[in-house]
Amino acid sequence: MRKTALITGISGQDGAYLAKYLLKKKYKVIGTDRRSARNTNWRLRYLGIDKEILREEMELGEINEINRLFEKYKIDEVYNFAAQSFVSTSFNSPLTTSNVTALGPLRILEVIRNQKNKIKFYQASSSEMYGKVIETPQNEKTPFYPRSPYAVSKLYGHFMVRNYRESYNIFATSGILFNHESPLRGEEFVTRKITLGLSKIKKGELNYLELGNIYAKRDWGYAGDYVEAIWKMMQQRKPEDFVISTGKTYSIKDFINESVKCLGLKCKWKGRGMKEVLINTKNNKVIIKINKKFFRPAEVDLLQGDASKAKKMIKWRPKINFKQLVKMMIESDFYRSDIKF
Ligand code: F7E
Repeated sequence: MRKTALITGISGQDGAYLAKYLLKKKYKVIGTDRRSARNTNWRLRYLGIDKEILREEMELGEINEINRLFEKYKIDEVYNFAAQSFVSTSFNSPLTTSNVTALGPLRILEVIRNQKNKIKFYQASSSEMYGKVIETPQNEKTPFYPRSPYAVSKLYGHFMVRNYRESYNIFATSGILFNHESPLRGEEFVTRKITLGLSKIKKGELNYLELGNIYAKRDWGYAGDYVEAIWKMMQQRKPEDFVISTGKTYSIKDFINESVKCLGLKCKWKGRGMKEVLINTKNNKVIIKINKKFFRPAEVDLLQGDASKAKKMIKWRPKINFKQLVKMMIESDFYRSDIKF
């Protein structure tokens, strides 16, 4: 029997990669977006699957819209990627963030609870929930310390999933995913901002790039690897939560240095703090500056995940490492012109 999956946030990076993965497994894929994201089709086009998905409009703020979809289709699995997912934006819009990112999954869970048929639910939890980390590396048992309205909202969703699982016997699972990137990552996130910005600089289309805290460290994996883990989590006999990460951590500065190397630029760092700059030694031009505007009111300094449980229970491990990831993103941004925004 062909399964039907509902993916919320279909036009985002993870929505697109998971849709491709599920289509290969012969799923019928329904993809939803909020109204204002309807024109963001480039990722699905890039993966060549834009015509294979049933697109629907659904605001996570409106339970009636969620209900309507569950009445229209017989859904087997729900993957909830829809969220206000920009950490920095969440400091300026905590209420909108909470309404979508925290209450959104709750609304879907409520609709599922009232359905007669069994529907599985996946929630995109986030390593941001660890925030000011209590221990390193972080695993499923590490206590949380969220540092932004985004992270607090994700934590609400995370515990709500656990509650629905334990109280209503619903197959509900959370993947605590550490940062995952790809050529399809939005330009607002630091990795893509760097690979796109430096590619433009190399091509002479941009003079310099401005960044915030380049000393924060992240555990960066490849989004294409992570959607496989997500699907595997949903095929378990019993629902459980899993950390999905590479186990390695690098600073933003490391990411810049690796990108520069991939582009064949010769550069050197000069100065300290707000005055630190990256100089292209070929022409002595400053190509990276620090700007206060990109610092956050509260920073998450270090994330490093321990995905041993996923390795053991769902036999998942990442295939792409840090260097391969940077190379993939640089090659895509420097050489390709088919990604249109
Ligand atoms: O920031 C620093 C910034 O915005 C990474 C989301 O997918 O992953 C993502 O959240 C780091 C932070 O991702 C700039 O301060 C420096 O320390 O790429 P990011 P994020 O906040 O880690 C998690 C797992 C999610 O769940 C989120 O939805 O980079 N940083 N300079 C900068 N960050 C940005 N965006 N822009 C800068 O100019």
